[in-house]
Amino acid sequence: MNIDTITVRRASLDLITPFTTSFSTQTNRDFLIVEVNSGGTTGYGECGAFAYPYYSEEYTSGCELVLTEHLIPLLIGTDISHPSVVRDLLAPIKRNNMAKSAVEGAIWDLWAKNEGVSLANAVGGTKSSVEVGLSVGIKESESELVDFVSAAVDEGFARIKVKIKPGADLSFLRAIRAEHPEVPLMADANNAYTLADTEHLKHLDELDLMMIEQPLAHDDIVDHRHLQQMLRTPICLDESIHSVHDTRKAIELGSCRIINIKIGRVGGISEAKDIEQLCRDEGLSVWCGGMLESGIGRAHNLAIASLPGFTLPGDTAPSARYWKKDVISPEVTMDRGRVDVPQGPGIGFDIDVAHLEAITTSERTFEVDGR
Ligand code: OSB
Ligand code: MG
Repeated sequence: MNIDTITVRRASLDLITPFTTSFSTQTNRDFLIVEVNSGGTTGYGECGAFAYPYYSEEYTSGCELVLTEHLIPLLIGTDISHPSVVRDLLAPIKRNNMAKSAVEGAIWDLWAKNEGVSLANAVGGTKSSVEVGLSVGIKESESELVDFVSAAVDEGFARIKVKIKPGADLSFLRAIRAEHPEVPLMADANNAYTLADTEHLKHLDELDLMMIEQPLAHDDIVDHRHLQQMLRTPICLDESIHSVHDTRKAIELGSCRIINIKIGRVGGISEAKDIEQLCRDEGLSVWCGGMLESGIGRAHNLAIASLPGFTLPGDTAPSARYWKKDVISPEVTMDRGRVDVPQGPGIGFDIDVAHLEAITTSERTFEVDGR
């Protein structure tokens, strides 16, 4: 499979509901789509980075530069026998995982389309539908949060994840539990706490949570080990895990009992697959996280979530929760807490090219001979 052209497209979509985490409020996604072409077939990948480096060090403009100056030159004109080789081709470039995964994912889609198989099938997925939860941003008051969560429970989500931060945590979670004693519930702190908050965080154990996601620093696995020893609530790591090696070390230390796998954060589908395999071997649960993706990234998430180790509901909620109009057709929809894994070739959704072009703010195409 010869890589003929690669296009980096920058696009912008407004969120239906502003999304507040412990680090920012987002109202819009300013993101990249990478399109890789071989013999007239196009594969699509999405970059999970946001406009600002608040979740991790990567951000849209930086990813655009790394892709155009460093990653694409390593791939353009090459002959790719299988997408699993892309990780090795890009290995000379350190980190920059979200930029890498955007182009790696596009090549997986392209390869699957050429083979006439679904992306889920190409990555080794075994499930035809996956359980899905909703990630709920921080709200102004307990009552506003409970109303929002109640509507999501009525809609049928398989679990509710609530963003928390100091000052918007225990009382908010208790208010949900009072109204919904049985709902599968978890919290995500996006590194808003330190070990000094241990006594406070121990109260989470009263709330029967599935897990607490990334309570401590984004780059830590040692303090998380100490905290996990003090908590009955399982710790799930998100920001701290960038590779299968990070995963192995976190497991060895006992820093978590659950891993949130985001394809972008770990540098692509090949790495995500290796993490899933390791966790399955070691008996850890994994689930598929999200980065408020458009339908293209969402489709990739559904494909890896169909791997057998993804035993917990993921953040792969329906398109209509995020966008007035998604860039894929049909959009991602949910039925009784489950989303079907597409069975068509590649990502299994058509791209709404007219809509994608309408939301494009800039684009640049690279060809084999020059630019
Ligand atoms: O920590 O999982 C996270 C959104 C933005 C940045 C970080 C995170 C999230 C989410 C939303 O939780 C997941 C989604 O709905 O895509
Ligand atoms: Mg998280």
